This record gives sequence, C-alpha cells and structure tokens, in this order.
Amino acid sequence: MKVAVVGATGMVGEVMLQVLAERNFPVTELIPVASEKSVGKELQYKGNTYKVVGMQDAINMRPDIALFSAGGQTSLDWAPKFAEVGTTVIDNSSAWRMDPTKKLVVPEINASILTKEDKIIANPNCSTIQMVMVLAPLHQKYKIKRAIVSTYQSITGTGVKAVKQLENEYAGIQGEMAYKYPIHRNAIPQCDVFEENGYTKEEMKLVRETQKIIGDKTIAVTATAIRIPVVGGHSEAVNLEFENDFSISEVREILHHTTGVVVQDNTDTYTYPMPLYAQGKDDVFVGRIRRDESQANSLNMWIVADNLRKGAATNAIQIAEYLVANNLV
Ligand code: 2RA
Repeated sequence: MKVAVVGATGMVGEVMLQVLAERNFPVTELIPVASEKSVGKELQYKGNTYKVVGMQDAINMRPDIALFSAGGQTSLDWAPKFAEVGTTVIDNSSAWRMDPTKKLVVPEINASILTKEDKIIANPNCSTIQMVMVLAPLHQKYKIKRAIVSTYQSITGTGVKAVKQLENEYAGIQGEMAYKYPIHRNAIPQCDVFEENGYTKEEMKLVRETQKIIGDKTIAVTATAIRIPVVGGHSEAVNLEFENDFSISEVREILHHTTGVVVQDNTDTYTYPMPLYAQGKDDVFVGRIRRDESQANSLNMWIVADNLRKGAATNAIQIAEYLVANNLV
C-alpha cells in the first residue's frame, strides 16, 4: 500500500507513523506530507529516511490511502483532490464528520457501513471515540435514553503549543499561550470555541458524533468538556440512563467481552483507569462502574483513553486495516 500521512510532522501525524510501524501495516511506500515550510524535512520510518513532500507532489504520487491530521481547512481544501486521483482519505479533522455523505467510523462499532465508494472517511473526535466504544455495546443491550458526560482532557489534544505552555509554566517562564489562561494548577472549562447555544464545539461533537456513530438520534447527550494539565489521555465521567434495567455484574461482563475495551474496576484494590497509565496504549479503559442511586435504570462510570492513539491515530489506522482486509481499497 502506498500510504500518505498528511500532517506527518504534527503530534498526531507522528503517532500515526509510530502506530503504522507497530501494527506492521502493509506500507510499500510512505509519503510524509506537510505544509510548505516543512517540505524537505527528513523523517524516520522503520529504519528508513523519508523526505517530507508538499500536497500536490503527494497527489501526483497517487497514494492508495491518505491519513490526514492537518486541520479542518486543509482537509476541506485537499482531501477531495486526493480522492479525485483515487486515493482513499481517512481524515482526523472535524471537517467531514457531520457531512451526511461521509461515513464517521469507529471500526469496532460501524466499520461494516464502509464501501469501495467511500473515498473520504471521517475519523471521529478523540473524546467521542473513547465514549462510544463503551456506550455502543451497552446501548445494544439496554438502549440508552440519555448520557451526561464531563470530560477531563489532556493538553495534547490542543497540540505542541499547549504542551510547551505547560512546560514553560512549570519553569516559571512566560512563553506563547495556547490557552487564554494558565493551565498549570488550573482547569479550563473550555475546549475549542463556543457555539451560539453556549456549548463549546468539543461538547457538541460529543452530542452529534455519538448519535451518528451509534446510528440513533434518540440518544440524548449533554456534555461539559474541561482542559486539565495532564498529557496521557482524556478522562470522562459518564452517567447513563437506560430504557431497561441492568445488573452491574452484567454490565461489567458485556464490557469485558467488548473488543478494545478493558475493565479496570475494583475498589477493594484501588483499581480504576487513569491517564498516566493509559498513555501509549490503544485500549479504552473503563471503571468506577456503579449504579446511580438517584435515578432508576442509571449508572455512572469513568472512561480513560490515550487521545492521540485510540482517540486519533490508531482508530484511523484500524479503519485503513478494515479497508485492506475487506478489499475496499
Ligand atoms: C481536543 N478533541 O482535545 C480535541 C481535538 N484533538 O482539543
């Protein structure tokens, strides 16, 4: 497979290269792509050195697959141009996620909707991916009426600039700000910009993308997304109300048998998910599973995942693996 990684020099792009190598994806030719200012830079992949190329040069090389993580506008401008030459684009930006003609895919949940005709496929938002990985099997069994989620998001979701801001604040240096406020010793109740309804884009992604991926607009979702000074991954406190009753042991059993989900849930041994230990892993970790004693047919849980891996790079590459395995590319 001739594979282009568009945004190869960014945080997610670098993890894409790492995961492609780790999973031994059948790359016959790698095409690292970035903005003009990075053209010519050298990257290492599986012991070989590759030079970063510009967009049009990459298109001219006619890749089979292009993994995009280069921002929404770049995707809007360039993904159709790759698709025109027959490349299948898997895009990690928000550009195409809610486009009714584009598929929004978490392979463990809805990869079966993919066809050869899908030339631009949307990778969901990181905080959505980890949540739906847990919600989908429970919805199937108990039918979710409503989900209330509070997220505690890693600064790596914002990118290198945010990581640098935290490092500077640790060192007492006033440097470039990724956020309006200090992130060290702080929690910022804003991830992305605000929409008319007073929610941030990040919060509305959790609402809209969840309904599209699970394929059920009757699932009511409301969210609060918070940025906190961690780097290992996103954490989410989730309250679910079901149409039907459940037992906690059965919920644990269902999740234990869900591919890509790991249950870490034992208060006697202080076992629960934490971003410090989820970092670098591809699983979605769930714990603190307990009945909501204030409401019938409801429970609380805690969901953690590495937002750069299953939340972005790994999910995109799993989509590519599905396409290859099913001769859709
Ligand atoms: C964030 N999910 O964490 C968004 C984009 N990666 O900022």
